[in-house]
Amino acid sequence: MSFSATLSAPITPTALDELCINTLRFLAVDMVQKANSGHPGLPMGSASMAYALWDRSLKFNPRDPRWPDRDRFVLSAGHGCALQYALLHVTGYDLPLEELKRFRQWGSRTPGHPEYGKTPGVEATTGPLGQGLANGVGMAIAEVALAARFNRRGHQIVDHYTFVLVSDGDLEEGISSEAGSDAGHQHLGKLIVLYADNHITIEGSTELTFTEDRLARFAAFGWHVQRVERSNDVDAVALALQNAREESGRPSLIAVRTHIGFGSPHKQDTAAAHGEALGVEEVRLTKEGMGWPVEPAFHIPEEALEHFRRAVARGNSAQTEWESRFKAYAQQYPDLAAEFQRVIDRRLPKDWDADLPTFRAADGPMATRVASGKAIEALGPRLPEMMGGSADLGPSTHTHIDGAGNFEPENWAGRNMHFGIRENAMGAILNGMALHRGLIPYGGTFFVFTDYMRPPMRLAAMDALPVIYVFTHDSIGMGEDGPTHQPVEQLLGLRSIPGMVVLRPADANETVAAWRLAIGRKKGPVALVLTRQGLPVLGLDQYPGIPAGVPLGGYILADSPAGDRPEIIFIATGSEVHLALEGRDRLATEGVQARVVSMPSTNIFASQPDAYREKVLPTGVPLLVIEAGASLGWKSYVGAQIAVIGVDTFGASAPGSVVMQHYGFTVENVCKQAHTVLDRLKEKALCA
Ligand SMILES: Cc1ncc(C[n+]2csc(CCOP(=O)(O)OP(=O)(O)O)c2C)c(N)n1
Repeated sequence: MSFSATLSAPITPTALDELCINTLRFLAVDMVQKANSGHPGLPMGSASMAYALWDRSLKFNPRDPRWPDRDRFVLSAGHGCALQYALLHVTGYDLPLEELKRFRQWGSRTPGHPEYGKTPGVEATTGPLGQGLANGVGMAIAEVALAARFNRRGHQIVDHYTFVLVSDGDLEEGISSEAGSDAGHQHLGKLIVLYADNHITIEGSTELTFTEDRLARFAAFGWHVQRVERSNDVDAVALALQNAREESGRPSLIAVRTHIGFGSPHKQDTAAAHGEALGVEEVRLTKEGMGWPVEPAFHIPEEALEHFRRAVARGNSAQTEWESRFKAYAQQYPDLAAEFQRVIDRRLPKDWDADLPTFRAADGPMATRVASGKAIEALGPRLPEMMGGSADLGPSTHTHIDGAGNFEPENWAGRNMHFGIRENAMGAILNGMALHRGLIPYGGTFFVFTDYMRPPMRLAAMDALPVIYVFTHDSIGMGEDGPTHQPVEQLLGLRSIPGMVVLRPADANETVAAWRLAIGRKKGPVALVLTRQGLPVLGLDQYPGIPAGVPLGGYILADSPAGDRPEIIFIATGSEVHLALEGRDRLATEGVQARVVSMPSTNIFASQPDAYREKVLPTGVPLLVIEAGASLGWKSYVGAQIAVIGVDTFGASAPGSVVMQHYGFTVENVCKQAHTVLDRLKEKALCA
């Protein structure tokens, strides 16, 4: 076992360090107290190690939070976000003190857990424990992959670290083992994880549940591990960080013995420091005990602020230095430099989608997973930023890019990833890669196993990340493996995630159109849902509407044979579209006029203008939906007599009653919606 060091030098924070650390602690305490909601414990206990990182190690520029070569910092223990907001404010990010005072309130930039895109400097949405750690693995993968692609001798233009702060909960979650194992295997030496080892979770001591030797566990994964016995020993934490940086062949875990609720006379080292404000009296006692003025709240001593704000000059000079190195690189390698800028901006190269494969009826039967593989084959060489793979199902998911090599420690330039049988981590790693920027990440598995990766998929949607999923074996039609492998409720489940585009193409040509849409979608994830079984190919000669129809989500694939208003409309997706076409033809022989609407994406179709939807599905024409999946979601098409007050976007951080009100759960809205339904029915009655 390779415990490299146990660091327990004498505690020597300078008075200034201590002032700065207490500034962070009490900003967090006051934020939680003012909101009367949140977690004060972790910020109080982890302020010193976070300070050591931000003051001594982290490369960041508060004035340009998106500078490509900054170090990444992910607070995986997102419940402790008051600490991160405090750090962002004092170091000079665009996060005014006013925002700290509006912690957890409607519309603030300081939501209840960190949300990517809402707060400058927040690199990932975190809160579901364990996800942030795996995001960090994805970011570290992106760093080495881009370094392998773009760096040249003497030109290290991609050269940064990824830091993650985790808590017990992060390491208890199974995803930490999935991601930890992968990171160790991949030798991600620039991934450094600080562990707030405070022995406490919500129900009490970790003795209740979590007694394995965490460092031994990560050492077994191939990590470099260290322990710091006293978190307030800023120098010891800084030294451990330095050791971790110097260890280039292994990711690092630094367990720091922290004390939840540090300084609180009644709550330190207890689960009571969790999930609620300390209380006015306890705040007073804590401040008095630590020599901090009780009033005013949100006090920031001038010396502390001045010290923290040096981060601005430090960041500016780090960025300027990088920019001048980038300039020299651009002079020597102008094409590479332009390419680097292109992928970081997620711009697509000219003509990336010209002449994508098309298929003729004679090419069938062809499974859509096979067609997807052919699309990847065509896109892979044109889009060197495409990088992905499968959770050990590559031969089935057809996710391999021929000739692109394996991503492995000996070849970080390889673009074919082997995630192992680790769906949850795969999803979160893809998120980390997308958050890093510079890559178009994709990952595949059997559709039924999306159940194992819903948490990161939900976060991908929340963060509007351009991640592409390749899910095969998409229905009971996959056959012999039986019900454990036959998805039923997964389509409905994924469609219900706000912002998740689910595409279930009907044949090879729809599959290519789906890939075109997926690559072109710069914000938000796309799930491609594909068959195992062969399907007829809908030749573009007979069905020329496919390329333009797929991006609309649903379209008339085959109209009523007589060209009249149809008597019935079949809405079908994926493999069932062929059944619908056959049904339409059979009905025609019986004198019934049926239209077939192929609807590869209900979400996209739902977002089309009313006029288009009315054209495709005219009011009053009966509908028959044919889809080998749960029927529940289709009930929303039942017509004018129904309205729903529901939630179809993500929620927001604010007191619950305020959130409910903003989302329309008010008696006024109930009455308004009721009138809308009644008026609609009256109108119909008048028209009839
Ligand atoms: C996946 C997931 N499950 C449950 C929770 C609810 N939760 C928030 S914090 C926490 C435990 C906190 O303990 P720990 O991780 O040790 O953090 P600390 O005590 O250091 O604040 C739990 C269970 C969560 N955020 N994510």
